Amino acid sequence: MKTRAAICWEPQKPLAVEEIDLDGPKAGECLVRLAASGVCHTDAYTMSGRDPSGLFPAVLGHEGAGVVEEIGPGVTTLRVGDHVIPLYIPECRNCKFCLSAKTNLCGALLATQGKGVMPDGASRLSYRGRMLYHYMGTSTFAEYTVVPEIALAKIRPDAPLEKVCLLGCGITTGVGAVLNTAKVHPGATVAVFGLGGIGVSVVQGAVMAGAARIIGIDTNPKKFVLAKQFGATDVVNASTVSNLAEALVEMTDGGVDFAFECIGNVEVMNQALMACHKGWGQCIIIGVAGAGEEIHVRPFLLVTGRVWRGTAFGGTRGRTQLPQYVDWAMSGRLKLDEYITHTMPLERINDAFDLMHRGESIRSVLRYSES
Ligand code: NAD
Ligand code: AHE
Ligand code: ZN
Repeated sequence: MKTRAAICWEPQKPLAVEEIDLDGPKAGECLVRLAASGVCHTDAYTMSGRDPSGLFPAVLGHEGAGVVEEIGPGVTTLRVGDHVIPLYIPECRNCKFCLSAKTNLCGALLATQGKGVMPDGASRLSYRGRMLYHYMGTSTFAEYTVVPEIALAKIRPDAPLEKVCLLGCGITTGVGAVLNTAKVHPGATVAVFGLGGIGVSVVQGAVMAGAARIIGIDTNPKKFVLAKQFGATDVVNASTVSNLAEALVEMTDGGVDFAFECIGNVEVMNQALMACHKGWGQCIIIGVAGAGEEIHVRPFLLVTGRVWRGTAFGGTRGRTQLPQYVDWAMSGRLKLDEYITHTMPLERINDAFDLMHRGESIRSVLRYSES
């Protein structure tokens, strides 16, 4: 079939919205009509050429929601008409990772997803005969996409797809990092470095966990308004502080219980560890760093009880946990509307990246059709 999609032909070039060819679902796959997709900084990161795993040309996007239009042979858990959120981390419930109950990092699609293809080793996407790579197994910057059944979370049909698409990455990542990965405890002191879509979601999760003090840090003071609305108790403009870690240690009587890096800046990752309290402070890395970049601190900081950890998709098992996140959003327990600073059609996708780079958006949502 034909569908409209935004093609990333090469790094550092605007996306090109074109009519592309999409092959139908093969065994274990579903065709999904996407209603909307959020635009995450990770899409911009891959477009920048800093992603060591970036493949081009590709159809990017990984924060979508839509409706199953067709199922391939052997699909048993989804039907035509089901509302779904594509998952860049699948959940097969059968691999070593899933069965361990220790991680959300399902291994079922490891061999192919990072290579930009479906489980049979081929792409379903092409433009005038030229193969296009899938991105993160989801490719949501398109009106239709093909996704393996194990990478689709079925959600309730009354949830607005143009909003709950944000649960496909940003909100779930930040809230999940707090609840699943860090397990922030009531009364905790939390520092959040970077107050974009992920950072404010960490703030939202920290409020849910009962944190007593939530310190939001950004270089862009415009981001403080929403962070405070979400529940940040203090804000710090990183551009105006000469030694951020020292300032935070001083503000918190020895350091924070939990520090979350939501930027993808390795220098800030170091600062975030240094801002943690001796003996127990945990630094959670969420931001993704560019090819060749590394983190390094004095080992003494770890010897004396600080911990560095990382989290992907907030440690969330998508098929099992996303329906609950959707319920929380529908009951008002989880804020959704506040994230959506801009909406636009697919044709204006490059505006979404401009807004992100100018620091003007939290989330832009591309709306493909009325849901
Ligand atoms: P965003 O662009 O919306 O927000 C980033 C924020 O960081 C902005 O507010 C910016 O002003 C701020 N910032 C930039 N440099 C700073 C500095 N030196 N000090 C303080 N603040 C600074 O991005 P986002 O969509 O919220 O994503 C944040 C990061 O998380 C990205 O690296 C993204 O790739 C990553 N991410 C990771 C996961 C995961 O599963 N681990 C999931 C989603 C996003
Ligand atoms: N491709 C990069 C790593 C990028 C990365 O860490 N991606 C996160 C999701 S970010 C969503 O906005 C992730 O979940 N990774 C797990 C995985 O298996 O890809 C690199 O360094 O190669
Ligand atoms: Zn993302």
